[in-house]
Amino acid sequence: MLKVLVTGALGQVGSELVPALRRFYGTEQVLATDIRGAPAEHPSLGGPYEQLDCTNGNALRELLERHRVKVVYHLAAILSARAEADPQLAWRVNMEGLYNVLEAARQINAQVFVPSSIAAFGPNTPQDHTPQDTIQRPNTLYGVTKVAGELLCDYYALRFGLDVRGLRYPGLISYTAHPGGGTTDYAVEIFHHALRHNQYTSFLGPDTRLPMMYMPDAIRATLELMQADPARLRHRNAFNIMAFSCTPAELAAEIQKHRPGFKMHYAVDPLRQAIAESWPRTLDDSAAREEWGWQPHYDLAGMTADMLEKLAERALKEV
Ligand code: VAH
Repeated sequence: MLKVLVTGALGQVGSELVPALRRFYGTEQVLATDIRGAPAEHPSLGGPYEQLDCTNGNALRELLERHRVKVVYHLAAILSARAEADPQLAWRVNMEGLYNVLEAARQINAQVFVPSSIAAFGPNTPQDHTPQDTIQRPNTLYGVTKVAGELLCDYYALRFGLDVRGLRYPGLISYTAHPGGGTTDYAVEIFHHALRHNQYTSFLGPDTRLPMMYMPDAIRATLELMQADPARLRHRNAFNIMAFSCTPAELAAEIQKHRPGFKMHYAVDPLRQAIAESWPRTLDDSAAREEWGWQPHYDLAGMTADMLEKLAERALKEV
């Protein structure tokens, strides 16, 4: 019986979450979906895959019912910078898609994971050691959908008893899939450019500090939260989680420890710089640590070493 459905399976998180879920539940138990057709070599193609537009509520509900889905990981979203370019599309995908998932899950009593983001905070939120419970007035459309999404998820948990949980992902760094349309994407692009060109031009300024996390930590946090004892959870949507924070200059210096000739340049994109400066610099993740035992495994040095090693290995295979 198919148990798990993932939306947005071709995205940066989905590309690693689907294989992790298949290792945990078994390949045939995890249905990967995305609005796009799947490229043959994509990691989410190692098992069941169907095209799904999560803004189509009937199609989504039919898929959940047909496969008797018991857990939904709803990753489909338009990220921060792309949402500023097309706020109407981002609202439809991020809010109508979420509403459809919560309504369908309510009707079949499925458990749901919905990622939030540090983007759920705004410029008048305390930006250092940002509390779990604090003011949330983001000034980006993406951030508005993240705050609204958190509130809608907590409403479904309270009003309908839906077991929906979420994490406020920091900037995520991974080597499996490129991110798309995000403000933290520089921290992924820099590695590919370091290996190909030994230089990178950052669209964020050198001292722009943001919370970041290596994808293996984010995937483990996601699975650990979803398996946590619900009786211990005083929060649900969504938990602050923190691994490390860095600036583009600090990340470049860490790369230079491995590639001394690496050169970093800057051409600041005003839109993404303004978005980044509205976000926290570091987070208080004590609630996640106390309520379900969150602990990061990768710091800036560990992430950098592993990213460079894994990308170099992949480059050798592609030769
Ligand atoms: C973005 N990577 O840049 C996403 C994320 C915290 C940032 O939400 O939009």
